[in-house]
Amino acid sequence: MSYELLTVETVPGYVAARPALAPFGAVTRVREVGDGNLNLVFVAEAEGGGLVLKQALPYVRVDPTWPITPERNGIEGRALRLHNVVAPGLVPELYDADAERHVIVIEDLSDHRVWRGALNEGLRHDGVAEDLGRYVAKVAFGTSVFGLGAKGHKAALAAAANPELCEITEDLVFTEPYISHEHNRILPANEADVAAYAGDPDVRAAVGAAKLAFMTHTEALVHGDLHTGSVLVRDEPHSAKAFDVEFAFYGPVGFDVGALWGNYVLAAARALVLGEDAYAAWVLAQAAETWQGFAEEFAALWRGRADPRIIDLDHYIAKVYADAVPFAAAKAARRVIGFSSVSDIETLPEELRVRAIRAVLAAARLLLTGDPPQGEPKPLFDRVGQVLAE
Ligand code: SR1
Ligand code: MG
Repeated sequence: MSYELLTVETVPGYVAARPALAPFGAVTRVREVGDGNLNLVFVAEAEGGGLVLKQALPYVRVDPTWPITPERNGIEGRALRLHNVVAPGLVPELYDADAERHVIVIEDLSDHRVWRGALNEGLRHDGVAEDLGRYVAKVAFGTSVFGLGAKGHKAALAAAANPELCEITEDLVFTEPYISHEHNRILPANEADVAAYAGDPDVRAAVGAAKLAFMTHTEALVHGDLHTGSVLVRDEPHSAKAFDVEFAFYGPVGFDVGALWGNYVLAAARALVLGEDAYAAWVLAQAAETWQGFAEEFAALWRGRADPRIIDLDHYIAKVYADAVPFAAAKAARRVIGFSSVSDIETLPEELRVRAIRAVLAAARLLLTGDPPQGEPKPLFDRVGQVLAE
């Protein structure tokens, strides 16, 4: 390895040697907290406040035989810096970026918790879903041709390429769940469900079209992995922040909306098999909250700033919505078939897990092949709730 990995013991010296971190003073305590698929993460308490250090490993943390570029850390730092400009307060602040050791240092948000865990416990953080819609809208506008102009958009696009992490998504979300692959983990009782879903020609055609959109619609510097485990929430005072932007790339805005929607489907499936019907309804209602936050914020940014001569706001919003529906399906289905399951499903007893997975695949099939109501998420996710409950 050509760079030194941080440890709990070396973090204080590392922080002391970084000029950008001088205002924080000496580090007094360090904890390693990384539990994601890819990185080392440390929380450092310093005299001047808390810091989070995120260092990219040159391989997948949960599978060291799988190499992955540590350059993703610099890509994340640059995306986070831009997201702080266009969506301040909705992402962690960036304090430092070290291209040699592949470390970014960000705001300590230890008074927040990961939203997925809160959803698994049946907690209602009202307003978070709408905040996330506003975050997607601010990024969608501010990093796109609408906010940057034609030449600015092209320059930003050229500077933000993230081919290796995009390839992971292309494989893990859009390909592997639909073929026989060693990454797939399928319970025997779900084999027929997966075969019926992944073998359906209409499902395959819709997922193929979504994959092509993911690969070619270079609209904005989207988050790229906006699942509920990439969101931090706090009640008092209310706060929601999207983090972990290492998958950021110039892609379709509907991919971020769909990622949230797909993860609401997973959370609702969990609630329903646990008999928590009212909570499942609340979770699915968050899809409309996210959409409302997105559509209102995007329209507000659009007014007076976008070129009105040819591009139509309603047409673009409808495009984002139409993209988000199949992306939601693909993002939910990959978590119950392929690499990287989620705790919503994994922490259920096996009998309930089988039912939840079957329900998620039925919902994904509806989203991909049904005739969903256009442009309005409430009736769509009401139908998703019915299908999940069948
Ligand atoms: C090898 S990376 C596996 C997954 O972790 C991230 O959270 C992304 O969702 C990626 O697909
Ligand atoms: Mg992540």
